[in-house]
Amino acid sequence: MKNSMEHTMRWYGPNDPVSLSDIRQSGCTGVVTALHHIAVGDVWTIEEINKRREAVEAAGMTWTVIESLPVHEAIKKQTEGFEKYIENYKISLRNVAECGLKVVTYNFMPILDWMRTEIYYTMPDGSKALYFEKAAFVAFDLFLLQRPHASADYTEGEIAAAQTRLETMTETEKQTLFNNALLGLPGSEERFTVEQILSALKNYEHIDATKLKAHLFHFLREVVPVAEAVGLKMAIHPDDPPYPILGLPRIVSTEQDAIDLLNAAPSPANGLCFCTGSYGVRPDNDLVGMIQRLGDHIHFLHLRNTKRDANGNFYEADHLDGDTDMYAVVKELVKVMRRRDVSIPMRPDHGHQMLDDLKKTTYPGYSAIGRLRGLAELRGLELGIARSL
Ligand code: DNO
Repeated sequence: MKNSMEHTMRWYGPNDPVSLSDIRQSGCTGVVTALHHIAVGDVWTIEEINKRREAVEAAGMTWTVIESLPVHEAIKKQTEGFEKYIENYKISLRNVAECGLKVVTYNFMPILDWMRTEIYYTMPDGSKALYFEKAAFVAFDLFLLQRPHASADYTEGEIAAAQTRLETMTETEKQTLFNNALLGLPGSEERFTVEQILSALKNYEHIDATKLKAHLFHFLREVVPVAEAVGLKMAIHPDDPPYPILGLPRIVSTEQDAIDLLNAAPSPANGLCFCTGSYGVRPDNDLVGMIQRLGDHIHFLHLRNTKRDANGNFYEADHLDGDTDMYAVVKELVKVMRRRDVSIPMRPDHGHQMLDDLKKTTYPGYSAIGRLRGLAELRGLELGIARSL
């Protein structure tokens, strides 16, 4: 249907246990992928980009969105060599545009990407979800990682709850928590070691939110004109969870953050990946209002739902369940697409591990069947809304 979302799924590349054929059978016309084998900061060559593009096209789909073209840590910290990494980023942007790609997702989260304490949280129906448990996370930070000065970031109540939580943990649970928290970047199976993470954190001691924002804005002023010139749209992914963790500043968590970064380099190429699962964890983010106000800048959608409680815990709920009113969100998005006369690429973000996938090992959050369920529900919701509007 005209101006419906472009339905996609993320594919981690040839090593992904979920195949391109699985993705096509789920009803997707597009694939979201990245060249995870290229080191962060290195140039993506035309040859490598085309190889991936051809693999996706041979499976009968298009490579709709790059997720992610990652930003090197030196750019975030503005440390030695960062100008060179910005130049490399520009070359990669020119190369991906040359290969016919249109949307580039990236994030500006220091060191870590998303963070959960549990990746097999059992739901009442027996499926497994990703979970962020506040007390476990604080216990990890204070007692397992033993980050210097960490206690200054928590209230007495939070520290006491973490202490109690630690006492209930077996050694295996502690190890699992450690592994989950130190999971490396998406698409990689590497984990940070304690030494690596502590030294990486130390390097951010003098970078607060204001400074990190200045670094992001500098990056945007450099790369956005290039993206605009070659017809690309940049889509920044929000922080997940959307607040500071491990003493690190996080600067893409709220509507105001989004407004600030859009204003820093005004251009149709400077836009957002609107991730309802990330922004939606904060009760003070009005998602529907954000779509109404920022809809012109949304170039990519991650539709996912979360359910939070009063203690700061949240789990990933079914796509149509949870704290985000997905009906209201999708309705607003349908209106935005009609007004702009565009189809925005969307992927069902994450999904529960369920049915046959419970026996398989996939990237956390990225099993096939749970995402298929999410996509099917979201497509039906969208179609129903579109036909009745
Ligand atoms: C998690 C993802 C994020 C996202 C990056 C984008 O599942 O949504 O890891 O890909 O933050 O740069």
